[in-house]
Amino acid sequence: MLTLYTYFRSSASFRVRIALALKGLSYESVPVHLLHDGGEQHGSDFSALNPTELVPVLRDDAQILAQSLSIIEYLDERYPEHRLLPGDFAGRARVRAIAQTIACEIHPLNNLRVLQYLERTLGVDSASRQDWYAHWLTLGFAALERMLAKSPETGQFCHGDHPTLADCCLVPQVYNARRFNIPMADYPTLCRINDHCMQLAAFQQSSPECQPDAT
Ligand SMILES: N[C@@H](CCC(=O)N[C@@H](CS)C(=O)NCC(=O)O)C(=O)O
Repeated sequence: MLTLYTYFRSSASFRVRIALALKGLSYESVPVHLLHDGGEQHGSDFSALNPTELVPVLRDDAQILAQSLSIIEYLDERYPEHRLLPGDFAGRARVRAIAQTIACEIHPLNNLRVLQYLERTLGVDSASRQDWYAHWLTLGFAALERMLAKSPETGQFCHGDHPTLADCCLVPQVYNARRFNIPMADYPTLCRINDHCMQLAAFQQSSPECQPDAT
């Protein structure tokens, strides 16, 4: 029995929802509201489950897993149907590099708690907060666009013609960029791959607006 602790707008949760859907795995959703009551992720119940106080968390029977990339790799090994990592080691390294460019270089700088710290502790105004978001996002997307546009290994998806871990990371980050009104014209390859992914039911049903906790 799989249980996902998730928040509809969380891009890290969105990654895992896509992976679960691509693998055809059903799961129970437990919403963790990141804003209500000062953030339910900071409550004692959730903090005991994941001391980093971040979603997502996946429970697979007695196994409790944190960190979206680690969770997706676990799912890929535990439930090997519909592989999300290529069979060759060079391919796996490329897919992980794309995924980590998003998950390690862009996302952590623009996470809720970072934006809250800028505003609440450092007194940054909302225009400067938006500049911060746009700066790190465009720096990362520009690099990603160059990585993907020039590579013969890029196909309909980030790596070839099947969705991988890299696409699980790309689509939520593009969704987030659009939510923050970032112009996307300079990233035609990212937009093309995102649009292709969004034709698949697994990506559509994992979107924030399709989640039971969407408000
Ligand atoms: N590296 C973590 C990042 C998890 C993360 O940052 N989750 C965000 C939502 S996307 C969160 O829970 N934020 C709560 C907060 O900032 O207080 C992962 O990939 O799972």
